[in-house]
Amino acid sequence: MSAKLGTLEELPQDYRDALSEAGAAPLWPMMRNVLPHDAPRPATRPGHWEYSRLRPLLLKAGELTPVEKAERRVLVLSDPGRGAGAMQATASIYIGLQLLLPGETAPAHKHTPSAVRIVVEGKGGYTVVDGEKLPMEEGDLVLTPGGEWHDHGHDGDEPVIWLDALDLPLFVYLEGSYAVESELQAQRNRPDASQVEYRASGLAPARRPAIQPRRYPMMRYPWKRTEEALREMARYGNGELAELDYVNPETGEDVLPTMGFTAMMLRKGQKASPPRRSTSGVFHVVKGTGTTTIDGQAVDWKAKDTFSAPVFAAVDHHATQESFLVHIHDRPLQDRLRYYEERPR
Ligand code: GTQ
Repeated sequence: MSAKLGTLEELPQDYRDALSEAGAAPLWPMMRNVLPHDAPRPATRPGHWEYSRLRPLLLKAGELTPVEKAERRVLVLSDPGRGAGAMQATASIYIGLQLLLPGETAPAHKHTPSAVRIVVEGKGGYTVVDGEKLPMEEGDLVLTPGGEWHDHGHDGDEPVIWLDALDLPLFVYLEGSYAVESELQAQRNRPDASQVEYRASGLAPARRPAIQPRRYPMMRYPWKRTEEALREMARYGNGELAELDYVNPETGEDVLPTMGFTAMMLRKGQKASPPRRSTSGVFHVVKGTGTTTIDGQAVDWKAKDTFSAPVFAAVDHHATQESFLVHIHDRPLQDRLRYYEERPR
């Protein structure tokens, strides 16, 4: 049932000119660009960003550009499909690698997009969100939700590097992206909520009518616990991929409105071929080595690398060592827009 649609060239030139003059355009020659048959035609191409290649370039940025001149000293991972300079890894996901040197601070600001940090290396880094000091240890996942003040600091004595994931491309597309700057925040003198109120999964502060839980009650997800939980899942599972979603400990919902985070464990030699998904995704390797084939393109990854998969990609993982990955995706957004979809392989 797909009739061949008329082209622009079939229309008389004076008619086309009159349309342009009037600020209008015919839909039918463009119809399949905006509504392709059966599945989207993503501009995004699979990307692979090797840490061993980016790390020296990021450290060089530390020499070339003082943090005061950068506000945030970040190298952005550009989608190969959009080319050099692209400020996004997929249509909805921005990924950056951020460097903070000992003693440096990155000033407080808040912005409409939400951000998440996954710590790649270094000790002593921290992020302050709304006055709460969130220590950043390797593999930790730290939220800075849209609209929340945040600044970064560093008490240690070696470079600290983390991965930033933001829903920035959406906000840019919506013409809704902006930031407000301020002084460094005063820090509350207590451990973050992951070490106090939400120390144990399944336990939350006693509910009282007068006390409304915070919208983002826990903003740091210590890697140590994630890894322990994944190991037990893998040990007692039925051989399926062990996966855990990061959720809000009060509501069980996704941690942020648009971006979702899923920690994965693959045992040595394990293969996994998830269904094709309508989400785009970025995979960050916390530990391990393996190969993932994305729409026929093989990515040989190792610890601290990052790679991406476009929407509806055929993704086949094969871990050559025991491996832990964090899958960054936009399922929460697609659930909210009610179009998330999986197609069997
Ligand atoms: O650390 O607040 O990679 O505002 C891009 C924008 C990091 C941050 C990024 C930001 C930040």
